[in-house]
Amino acid sequence: MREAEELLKILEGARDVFVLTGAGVSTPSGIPDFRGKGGLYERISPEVFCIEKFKQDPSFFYRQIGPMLKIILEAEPNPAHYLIAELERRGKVKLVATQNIDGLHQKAGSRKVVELHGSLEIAHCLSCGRSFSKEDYLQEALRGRVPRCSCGGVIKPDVVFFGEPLPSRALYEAIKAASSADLCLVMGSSLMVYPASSLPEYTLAHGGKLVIINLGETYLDPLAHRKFDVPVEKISREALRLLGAN
Ligand code: CNA
Repeated sequence: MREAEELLKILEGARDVFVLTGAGVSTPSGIPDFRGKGGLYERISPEVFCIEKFKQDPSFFYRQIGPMLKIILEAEPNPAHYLIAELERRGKVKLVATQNIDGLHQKAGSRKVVELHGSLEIAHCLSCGRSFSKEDYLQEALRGRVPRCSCGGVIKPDVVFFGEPLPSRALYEAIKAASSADLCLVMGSSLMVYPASSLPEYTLAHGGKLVIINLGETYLDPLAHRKFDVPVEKISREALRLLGAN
């Protein structure tokens, strides 16, 4: 695959790479994205992920998302996750900021990861604030039922819903890394969810390059040094092979 060679050549010329990933890096692991072909928005309304709707009717969220949680928990990383982890080991990638909540970057061996939209690892009671680990609340959630605290309050996973702010520490670290990088690599994101979508602009503003690997257009394509409209897993698998790391 010629594209993989080209990608590696661009990476070779960079010394500080900031990676921004979206749901498209995890579709090859069997987790549907939102806006891609066959994505969740073809089946469920974006309202499911709105915080106001969750507060009014948490059962709506858990009924729709219960079956999806099982898929996320059982998913395994794919070549895109492994390539990013390998590039971190080689000192190229300084940080990966992900919009995903599936934990697959960490499973693939990446250490420097910030989760811009939170994760399923921890949850909180919306009434008393008590925190819960995955083991404490996911059994109920997997059955499509609303997990509840002993105080009777609704338990919500620490994932960022539409209408909620991003975790400030994660956003700060991502902005800092994007600003100092000489290359921002976007993988599998439609770049439609703000503010994560604006992170590549920090790299561009400081004179760095932008490379995008995504099936479908993004608003930053015209500013990209190179856009690869190819499946992330294919180009990544080939890149790993060329690096001798597969
Ligand atoms: P999105 O808006 O659904 O965009 C995904 C993009 O990836 C689309 O443009 C797809 O065409 C593209 N894509 C899909 N598969 C591939 C592939 N194999 N190779 C290359 N491109 C591909 O998702 P974003 O992440 O941009 O939007 C942000 C939302 C989605 C965040 O809030 C996430 O939390 C949320 N999300 C996360 C997960 C997860 O954790 N795995 C799953 C579904 C949604």
